[in-house]
Amino acid sequence: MPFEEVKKIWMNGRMVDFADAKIHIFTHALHYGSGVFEGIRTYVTKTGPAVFRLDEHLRRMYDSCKIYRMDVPFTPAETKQACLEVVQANDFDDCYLRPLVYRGFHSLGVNPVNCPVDVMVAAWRWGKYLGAEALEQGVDVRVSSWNRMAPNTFPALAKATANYMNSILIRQEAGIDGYTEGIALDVNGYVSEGSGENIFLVRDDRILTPPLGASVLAGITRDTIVRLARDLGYEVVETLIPRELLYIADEVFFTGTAAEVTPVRSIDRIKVGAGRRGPITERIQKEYFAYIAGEVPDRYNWLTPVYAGRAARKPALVG
Ligand code: PPE
Repeated sequence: MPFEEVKKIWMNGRMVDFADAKIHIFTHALHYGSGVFEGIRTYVTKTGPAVFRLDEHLRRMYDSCKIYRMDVPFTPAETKQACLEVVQANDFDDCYLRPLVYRGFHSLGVNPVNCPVDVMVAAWRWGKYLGAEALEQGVDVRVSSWNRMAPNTFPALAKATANYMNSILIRQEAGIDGYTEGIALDVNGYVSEGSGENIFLVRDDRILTPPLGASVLAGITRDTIVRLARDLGYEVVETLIPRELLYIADEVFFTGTAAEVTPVRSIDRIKVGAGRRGPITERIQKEYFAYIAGEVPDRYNWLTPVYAGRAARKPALVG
């Protein structure tokens, strides 16, 4: 599906129209992948739209910048405000937010030090990442022939645009071979993650997920699920996962901002458990959806209202 036009995009402190949200072809990030970004969801709650774990996403973005020695010309508070204003300016309730920090236009050549650090925040409506049926039916996936990057090549904890060339290899290969998604192993052969999701396994009522050292992104949803699952009384263990454990797991599911909690029903054409969403996955999914919809008390302060203090009514569009 082609991109559906949105009204406003925030670029370096200014709200610009969709048609004017352009950059120069010599932008450093376009040539060398020198950008970092976030993906954040805004959900409809009873008290108005709220951004899920906005502070944690922005913290990760500033961490990514630190790893790549990028000095962001806006404070986290300013970027946070920009995120809220983009949702407001587009009159969105339920949407996906995409802040991006990138090396801009000055000169080409690998060394980016003279290139400005530019910031933009966009929002759009994004439906179900792995298909509408996926949340209930589960998805069919393969183990990718591509590995996740080695730890001393691309830092996995930085959500850098360049990392997504690896994700593209994984995702494209899966699609061409008739799978919805791929699971990448790390360079040591242990389970790492999907092209855009963290992964969890259930075996004998214990929930397992690869540790940060297995070249995974420190997913915000991953952290959310670890906490919610523990609150439900499940044992959650971060541990190295050999590939074959995928095939004999009772349940497997993906987590991510875009993918939310998506069950995996087969891996390499081998049924996972009964070949459909398992009971623990379903329970955790329910808990997650109840939390993001504000149907349970926000005990961790994870929801930031888009219209603080004016929850019941959307203000008129300004500018
Ligand atoms: N691993 C990868 C490689 C990844 O890209 C994501 C998010 C995750 C794990 C889960 O992280 P979190 O969203 O913090 O729980 N992928 C984002 C981008 C997807 C895209 O296609 O673009 C997302 O889910 O927003």
